[in-house]
Amino acid sequence: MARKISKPASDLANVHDQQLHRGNGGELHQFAGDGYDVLTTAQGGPVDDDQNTLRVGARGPVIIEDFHFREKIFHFDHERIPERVVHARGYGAHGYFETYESFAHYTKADFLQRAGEKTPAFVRFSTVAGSKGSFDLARDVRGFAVKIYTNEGNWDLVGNNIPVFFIQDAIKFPDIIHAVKPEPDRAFPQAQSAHDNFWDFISLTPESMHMIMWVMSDRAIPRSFRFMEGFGVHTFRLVNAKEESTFVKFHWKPKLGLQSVVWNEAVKINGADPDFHRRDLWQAIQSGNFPEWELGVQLFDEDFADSFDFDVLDPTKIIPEETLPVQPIGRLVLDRMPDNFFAETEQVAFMTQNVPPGIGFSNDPLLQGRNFSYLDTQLKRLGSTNFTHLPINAPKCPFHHFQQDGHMAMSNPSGRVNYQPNSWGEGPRESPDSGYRHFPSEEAGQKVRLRPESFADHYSQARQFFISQTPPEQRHIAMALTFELSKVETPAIRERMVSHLLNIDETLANKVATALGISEMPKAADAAVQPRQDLEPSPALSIIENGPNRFEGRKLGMLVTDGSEAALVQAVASAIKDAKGVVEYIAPKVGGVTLSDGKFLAARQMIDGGPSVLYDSVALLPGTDFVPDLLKVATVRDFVADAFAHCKFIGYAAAARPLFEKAGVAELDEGTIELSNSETVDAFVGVLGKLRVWAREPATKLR
Ligand code: HDD
Repeated sequence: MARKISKPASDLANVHDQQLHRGNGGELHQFAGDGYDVLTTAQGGPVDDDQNTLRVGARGPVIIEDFHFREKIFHFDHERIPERVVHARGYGAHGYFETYESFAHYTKADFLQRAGEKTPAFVRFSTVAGSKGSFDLARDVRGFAVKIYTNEGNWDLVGNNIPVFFIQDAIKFPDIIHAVKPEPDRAFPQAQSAHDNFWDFISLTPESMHMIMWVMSDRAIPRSFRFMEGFGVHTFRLVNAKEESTFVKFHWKPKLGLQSVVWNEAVKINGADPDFHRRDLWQAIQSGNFPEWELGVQLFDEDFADSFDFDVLDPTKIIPEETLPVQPIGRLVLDRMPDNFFAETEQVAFMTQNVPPGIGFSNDPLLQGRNFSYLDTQLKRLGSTNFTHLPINAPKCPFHHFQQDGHMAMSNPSGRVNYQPNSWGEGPRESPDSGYRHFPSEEAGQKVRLRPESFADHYSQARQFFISQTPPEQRHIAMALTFELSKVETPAIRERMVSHLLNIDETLANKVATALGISEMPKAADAAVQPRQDLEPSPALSIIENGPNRFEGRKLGMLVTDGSEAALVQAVASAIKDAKGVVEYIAPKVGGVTLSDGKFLAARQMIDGGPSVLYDSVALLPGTDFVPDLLKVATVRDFVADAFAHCKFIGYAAAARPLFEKAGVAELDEGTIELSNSETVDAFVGVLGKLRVWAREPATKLR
């Protein structure tokens, strides 16, 4: 069907002629006559030539009459919109929310009344600090913003993968964000908190300490969006048909369990695949492995709130799950990628104030401030009050209002009536019965700028988080703090941070101080509330305690060459498939390899492009004759050395043993498993659900 207009390269005169007329270097061109749509201008006018501007003679000046060129460049020049001031880098997907059972006892929200009801949803995951083009594996909070298109308007639960926040009052938001973003005089570092401004602000803001424990933990370097929790953070309200109110905290729990990477891996993934998280979500959804989360609620009343150790309005505090269990009420499934990233993921506008009847707010001062900020920012970003006309933002239920005109108004009512009351018998009317009613809580007091005393304990829950972690996770927190503070150039800031750590955990403070080379321990920071409460550990706070115990949804990288043992390759591949994992083949050439049985195996990556950091586990199954060649290659050495240092399970064929030696792995351990037959393959794949051999880690680190 396609018509080739390029001429043989040897026919120089013809090529020249063609370049004059079509300006192409000899590449293929297809025309509308070949069955394609006619290319038009934005006005719908057909275009005859999209390769050359209109000019006076072949070598003369371009003329302004060229309306097609003018329109094309005009539009291109205006393609960008401002990126989000925070959470600029994000990735979204469509799906649905399914209600498990009627939740009418607690809320009148219509979409939660009937078991099995499915409501369309859109989710955008994000990092906070980096620009739109930054890398995915920054050490950062992840945004977890969910829009549920209910039949009573959109509900936006604009959460994070961490259940607490840095600050208690929205008035401090510009400060914390300025501090973490690139410093204004030098415009670096990008997408990193490891710099003086951030730690200066934090070390002067004790209320951040609980959040700091979370962001220095593995939570801030998730392996995949699919393997992280989400939290609504604030206390919200549910209101039922009898106008009874219950407080609620929202949780999203991933079906595939929690998983993070290690920091050295994160740094290398950012180089090898800056789109690691995007690609992961894309590949999962495109291959039909739809990620899923349960929506859980912690429900409580005023009495609980009054008796709880902390103020439920304080967004720097959690209610431990062991104190108040999380009850699942529905599930969220992501099953479709957007057709167009800009139209949907970039233009989606989340707003905390989008709530249907039956869901309301508490007086959390951070939430109240957010309810102002999110509407405001959409105008800046999307350029018009009519951003709700964009399909991704428009409700999917009927809507009728008298808001009109403005830039780019796209859904415009017809008729005379654009106000009410009116006597024309037309147009929508308010509904006292079904309309949104704000919960009539009793409020009284003086106008003051005052933080409640009940918000003043900044260290007890920070400690609780720390002592709830397993030893490897505690080690990672110490290493993360050390790394971040090692990038801080001002010694006084480093010491000020250590003085806070002393109030959280002395061993942690000592470790970090020693690792930073602080010779004289500072004194502990003054704490507003003393003594710190000694809270019980909460196992629900550990990622490792809540790991998947299965390899489902994870990826094994298999290193193969010509001559790889076909039976072994197939045995590993089929065992991984049975475990609902994915195998990616890495070969000397991306063209693939010929296995020992003469069969061809296509590769996904060549060795230089597929480092082991991209995989949850690796198998080294090279053909014996190829091993001497592999030993010469630095990236093969890194492949093995990194997989070992990052505590991954490594399956290997006997022929691969010299690769360990070359990678500096002197002693193999229980996480390196020789594969020779189906039993050893089953044993290997059987342990992969543990994901890491943490016992190996201390030996791979500087003490
Ligand atoms: Fe925010 C975006 C989450 C506090 C002001 N925020 C934004 C997004 C998420 C969060 C996930 C990205 C939404 C998307 O994908 O488009 N923000 C949070 C959480 C917070 C929080 C969990 C604390 C519990 N935010 C917060 C405060 C303010 C803002 C205190 C301002 C007073 N946030 C914004 C914003 C953004 C935003 C400036 C930028 C882009 C946007 O809203 O649409 O309005």
